[in-house]
Amino acid sequence: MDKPYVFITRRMPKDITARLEASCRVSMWEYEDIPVTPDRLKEEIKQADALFCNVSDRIDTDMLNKAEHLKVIATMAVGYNNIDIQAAADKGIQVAHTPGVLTETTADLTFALLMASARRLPEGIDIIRNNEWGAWAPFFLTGPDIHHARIGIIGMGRIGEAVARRAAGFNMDIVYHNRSPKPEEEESLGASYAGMDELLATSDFVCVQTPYTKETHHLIGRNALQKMKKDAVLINTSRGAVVDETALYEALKAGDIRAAGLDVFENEPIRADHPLLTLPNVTALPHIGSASEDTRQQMAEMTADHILEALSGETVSNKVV
Ligand code: 8YV
Repeated sequence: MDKPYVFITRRMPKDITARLEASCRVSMWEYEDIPVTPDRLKEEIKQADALFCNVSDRIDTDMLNKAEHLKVIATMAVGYNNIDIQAAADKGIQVAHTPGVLTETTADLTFALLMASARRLPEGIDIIRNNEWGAWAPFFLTGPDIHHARIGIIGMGRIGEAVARRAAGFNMDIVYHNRSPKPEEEESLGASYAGMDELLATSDFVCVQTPYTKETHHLIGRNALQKMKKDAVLINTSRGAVVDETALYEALKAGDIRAAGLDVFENEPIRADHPLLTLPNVTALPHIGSASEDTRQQMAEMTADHILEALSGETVSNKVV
């Protein structure tokens, strides 16, 4: 019997392909830093038994209609808004993702962004690199304190909870908003549940940690931004489209909020002429929330293992519901 065919949408290191090659025929897109073209993906998905993909591959109904043998879509990410889950389920295709392994790493980066935005690290770095450092000055590059400030976490899932743990270490006052209250977090971290309006109106740092769904599309739009404190900082390490970037640009420009730290954007990759990048109070990163060496390795291994599970007839261990 022919070995099952696996297509990987980005170039992966040898140890990852080897994990699959023992029992599968594997081919992959040649590049690590260029997304697979939709045409190639369509051609591959037609024959593939398994797909190893990532956040930048759009797997919609149209794409899934091409699949003739596909049993599993394994994405190297916790977020799966790029995949039409219902269409996959209708075709009996399992979808697996990588929760858990990236929680702490993404929370680390969330905190790094929070600190960089508050204490204006990118501006300081630019000043030195551009040879513009005049002298020590009493109120030069001052920002808000982080310790004892109020952090409002929108979405108290795994990553939100890990951000809250870090905030507790900084003696921050923690409030959160979630579909349902989490009494365990309230007790262990001293966090308190807040309605969305209260969270927005009282937080010094608003951290967006919610998955992207129809309901969270532009959750942080003009209305929400108007409710925030004028000196509040917005941090987003979830998905770009949870924030309305046009409204954010206007709010930052008008001084309705102080600053924003963003690891994700509505249309990635953004380019240097993106309006948000013209503002000094925006700290922007290229979607690297989970990008530590160990975490990305674990995510890749886990993704390969999901494929092996599905191809041997099992239910994948991290099935997207
Ligand atoms: C990100 C991600 O790095 O797994 C995902 O879905 O996008 C993460 O790996 C993070 O959420 C963005 O900062």
